[in-house]
Order: sequence, then C-alpha cells, then structure tokens
Amino acid sequence: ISDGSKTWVGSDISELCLGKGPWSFIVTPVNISKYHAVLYELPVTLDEPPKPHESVQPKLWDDEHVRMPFSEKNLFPITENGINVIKLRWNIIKDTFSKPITNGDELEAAIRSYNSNLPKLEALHRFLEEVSGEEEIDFFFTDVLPKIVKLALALPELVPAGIPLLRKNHCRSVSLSQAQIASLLANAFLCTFPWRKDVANTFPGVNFVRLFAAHGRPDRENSIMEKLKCIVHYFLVVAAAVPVGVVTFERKFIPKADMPRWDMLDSDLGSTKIHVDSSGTIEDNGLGFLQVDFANKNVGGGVLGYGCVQEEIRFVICPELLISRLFVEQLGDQEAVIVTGVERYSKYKGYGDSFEYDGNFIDETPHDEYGRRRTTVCIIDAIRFNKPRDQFRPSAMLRELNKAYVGFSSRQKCNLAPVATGNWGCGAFRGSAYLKALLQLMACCAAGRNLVYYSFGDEELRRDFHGIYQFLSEKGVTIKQLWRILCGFSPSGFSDTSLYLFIQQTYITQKKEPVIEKLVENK
Ligand code: AR6
Repeated sequence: ISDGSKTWVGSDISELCLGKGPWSFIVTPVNISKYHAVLYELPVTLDEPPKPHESVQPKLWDDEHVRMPFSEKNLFPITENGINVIKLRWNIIKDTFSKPITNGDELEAAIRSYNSNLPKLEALHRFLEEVSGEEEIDFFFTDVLPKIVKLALALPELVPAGIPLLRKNHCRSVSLSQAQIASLLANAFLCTFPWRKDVANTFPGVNFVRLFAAHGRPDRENSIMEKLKCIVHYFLVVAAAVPVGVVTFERKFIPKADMPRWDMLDSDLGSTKIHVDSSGTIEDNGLGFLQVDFANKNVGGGVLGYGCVQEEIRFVICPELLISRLFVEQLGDQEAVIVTGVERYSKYKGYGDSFEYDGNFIDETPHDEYGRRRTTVCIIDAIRFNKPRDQFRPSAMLRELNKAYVGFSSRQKCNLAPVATGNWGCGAFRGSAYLKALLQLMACCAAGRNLVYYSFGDEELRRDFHGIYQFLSEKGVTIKQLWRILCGFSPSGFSDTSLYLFIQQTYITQKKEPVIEKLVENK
C-alpha cells in the first residue's frame, strides 16, 4: 500500500517495545557448559574476530561431531600413474587449489578431484558462463574464487577443536564466530565436506553440489542464479572485512510430558498484545523481535536446491544460517532451533520464481553483550497439508501448537521479545492462515510473548484476525476455552471466515458453561 495510509491494526509497535525501542529485550546468555560448545575464546571484544578455541582433544572425526575435511582420517582413493593410492583428502584439496583456476571447467575439475560420483555442475557453469558478463567472470576467477579458497583453507586454524552435532531430542547449543562460519561456508562452497553414510539421511547437508548441479527445471533456473549471486556477494563482503561477531545455534527440545496442557491453560488470550500489518516483512520490519523462519524439518529446506520461498530467501540473504545444515539434525515434532547473531548481507526483490538479488545490504543491527547481532531467528517447521481438512484434526493442531511453543518459549520469563511471524505453514505447506494465526497467538500467550503478524499483503486476514482477537479479548476467552472450541470445529465446507464465525457462535452459545461447571463442582 503506497498511498501512505495506515497498514496495521492492533497495538502500536512502540507499545510492544514498552517505549524502550527494539533492542532492549532480553537475550540468552553464552555460558560454556557441556550443553553449550563455544568454539572461540571469550570474551568477545568486537575489535577483531575472536580467537578460535583450541582443544587438547580435538574432535574431528567421530559420530558425535562434524567430520572435518582436514582430519587425517579423511582419506580419498585416487589413481596416480595407473596405480591406485589412498591420499589425505585435505592434501588433494590444498594441491588442487594451489594452481590458479581460470574457468568453469577447471573449477568443476578441481571439485571433482576430491569428490567421486559428482553429477555435472550445470548450474555452476550457467552462472559462470551465461549469467555473468565478461568482466564479472574475470573478477570471479581473479578475485572472488581465490578469496573463497583462502577462507576455506584456513579451516584447520579457524576451527581446530571440531563441532558437535546437534542431535535429535537433545537441547544443545553451539556458538561460532562469524569468521569460523565464513571458513566453513567456503568449504561448503568448494564441496569439501566428506559424504557420510551414517548421517546422510538425517542431516540436511551443506556442500553446494546440489545447487551447482541443479538442472532441468527452466522455471527455477533464474532463482538459482539469483541465490548464487547472494552467496557470492556474501563471500566478497566477508573476505574484504572479516566480521567480528559471533552466532549461537540453539537446539530446543521439550518432551511431551513438559508441554503445556492446552486444554487446561487459564491465560486470557487478550493478555497478549498483537500488531497485525499487511505490509512489511519479518526480516525488514521485525527488527529485535523473535523472527520466525517458515522452515522445513531439514533446516534451510530447498535452499541448496530449487526452493525459493520464505526460508530459502532468508538463508541466502543471511548465509550464516546455512551452516546450520552442517550440524543440525532433522527436526522432530517437539523441536525448534533458535539462531542468534546472524547478519544480513543482501537486499532482494521479488519472491519465488521472481526472486532477485538486489545489491549490498548494510546491517546496522547492534550487538548484544556476547558479541552477537541482535537478530534472532526461530526455526520451526509446520506440517505440510495435502488435504486442507486434515489441519483441523486435534492431533494436527496439537502438533502445530507444541511446535510453535517450543520455538517461542524461553527459560527467561520477563522482557521477552515479541514474536515476528506471519503465514507460517500457509504457502508451500498449504495450511490456513486463519487457523495458524490463532494457533500462533495461543503459543505466544502461553510463552508470555506479544505477537507481531505480517500478513504479506492480505488485508482481509489482517481485518479478520484482528476482529477475532478483539472478540476473544473482550470476552476474556482463555487458551483452554479456545482450544476446546477449535477441537469442535468441523471442517466440512470450511472457508477461512467460517472458522472465526464458528468460534464466536460457539462461544456465545456456550457462555453459560462456566456456570454449569461451577454447579457441578459445588455438588
Ligand atoms: N515475511 C512475512 N511473510 C512472508 C515472507 C516474509 N519475508 N515471505 C513469505 N511470507 P512459505 P510454508 C508469507 O511458503 O508454507 C520452504 O521450502 C507468504 O504469504 O515459505 O511454511 C521451507 O523450506 C507465504 O505464502 O512457508 C519448507 O519446505 C507464506 O508466508 C516450506 O517452504 C508462507 O511462506 C515451508 O512452507
């Protein structure tokens, strides 16, 4: 809406920030423990990149850690002068990149020299040969690629201790410096992480092979090129001036027994303040808030493939998020990942097939006392619904409520940032925004956070969601009352507005229920 008219309803953003601005909310601390691996030396000064943490017992090649490309256990068979020999893969990588690489064929041959069974890297060629102009290609091979190689080869010095895997059903955190992440991502770009059978099915994987090899979907080719532009831009920026901050990746798991009993929660939904805006995006406007990533259980979803919707776009404009794919195992139903401190490097325009890299983004987000940008991303994956009616099954609603609650809840109890979210699970995953908005409101209320909702241009949703919220607040409806009403909704002939009408009618006809309950109790 460009005529300057107001695009939002509900509470003013400054009211949600308690008049103190967006940078005043509490952050989770960085405390080294057996549950939190901090891979750099404390304290972080922000004058220069923090020193890497060394370890007397580096963990470079076991089941519970990332297998590092430079481990001496990383061996690769090659044929030299007709004889089969086993070599240290890191030595092959160093050798390969000690010679200048001047074109796409040489780059592909280099990547092949330490990888077996690679598909042809069609998209990489297209990027280097068709999409870029002559000057840009020259710049890539003389400037960008040598910088990526340098960053990659610095890995043994930058991450000498190894990285623990964040496994399913365990609460664990890893903090890395942005410099360490840059080196890890440079390795991902050069596809140096060894393939491992034991985790191949349950970890998303970070080597860029799939993106480089993407081929055969002309409708998606453009967005792949644009994603590559974002990534290359990231490397240029971090190579020119290594960022000095740090990033925390926290895996959260709540066992079923510790989840809220939604049918028993007495909190008034009206105690949660909401701000609903039909314009703006989570990443542009949700500064300082808990920003929801509409995720896939494999974090990053199709970012290294054909995907180009909310999650994938977020991952390429903030590429530090990508490194989570190296050590975050597929998410279970009661799990979420919170990432604190990522920086944004690219502007973009368009969405999906029309997505375009739109130049450098200067991120002015301040740092917290631990050296992280005050940007927090809440990675939660919704269920994909093939049949719309399935989402109203109590088991499905319960799963989504619990998932949102894991993402939104915090051990700290006051001064929590509002959740900045929107149509979670309602694009590629085909859920109803009318239902998801309510479930997210309930999860916010249970977690003690306010809600900022970007409806992505949908003015009807903005009006209707705010309308039902006003109804719920005025009547003092509690979480448990709404939960019970939702469980009684019959989705046959479902339309978005019929859900909200049903809630209002059911509440009004049942409003004597508390009295009846009291009578029963007193008997
Ligand atoms: N800010 C606010 N709202 C947005 C934004 C944004 N930046 N971008 C999109 N929307 P979708 P899902 C709105 O389809 O359904 C990925 O592949 C817009 O209305 O990305 O949860 C993941 O990896 C859009 O239609 O999320 C998963 O595999 C809606 O949010 C899968 O998609 C939903 O965005 C998740 O699909």
